[in-house]
Amino acid sequence: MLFVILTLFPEAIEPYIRSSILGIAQEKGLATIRTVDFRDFTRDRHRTVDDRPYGGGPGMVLKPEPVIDCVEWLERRHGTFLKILLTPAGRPFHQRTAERLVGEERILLLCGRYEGFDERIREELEWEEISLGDFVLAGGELPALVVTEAVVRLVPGVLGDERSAQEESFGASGGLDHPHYTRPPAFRGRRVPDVLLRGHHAEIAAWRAERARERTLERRPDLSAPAGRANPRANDGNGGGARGPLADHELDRRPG
Ligand code: JEW
Repeated sequence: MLFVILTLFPEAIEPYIRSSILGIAQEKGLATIRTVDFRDFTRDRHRTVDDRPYGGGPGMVLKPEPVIDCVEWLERRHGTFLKILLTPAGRPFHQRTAERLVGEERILLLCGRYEGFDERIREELEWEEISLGDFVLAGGELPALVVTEAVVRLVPGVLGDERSAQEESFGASGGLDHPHYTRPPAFRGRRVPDVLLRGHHAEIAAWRAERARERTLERRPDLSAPAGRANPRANDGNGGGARGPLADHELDRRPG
């Protein structure tokens, strides 16, 4: 898979790309992750990427020309990309978003800065607008790294153990993970639960399922399905199941 991250701060994110699982995936030849500084696509003496908003107001807006020229240059060179625009006004990012994106050959991520993007950037190209959550960052760099890491770890062969991508929070169960323990068996008087030491696999599985269930109910009641009943519409990021059928644009609905 090829990921290209369009950013004004490549030097801020390259060390993370090199030193994380993203670097491992690249060494294994399973992913290529590149940054492109779209300031290099400006044509004026001052290499201007932002300007004041028409209509007034605080802050600056990202100009359309350098971004559009940069994307068009990349698509001539590599072919078309699935193009993602990181913004707090996007659709929510979920594990199932990552599961869908891992099927793409080429993904481009646009990291803005300032107060936002000139609307013509949105109009001129087809973007999937993604939000990492309901908080405001200063730019899209951290969200771009988050999306890239969530997708790359799903590429077969990137994790040593293919099970570890599956059997955890938001895996098959759709809820939070159970508690984990490793050695020592007692730490400052806190003992590892006996059931885990006894080695009875069915009992361990039942204990873990119950602890996961308690945790999910306590911390994320929005993820809790009624007992014994599938709840595929829980937390689809689009308001749950109370609004009628899913529209075509609700891309990350679960199968079934
Ligand atoms: C995020 C990209 C680029 C994503 C999540 N846009 C915008 C914007 C900004 C501040 C206030 C209002 C709008 C700053 N900003 C970004 C913020 C992504 C950009 C500029 C972002 N939170 N924040 N989930």
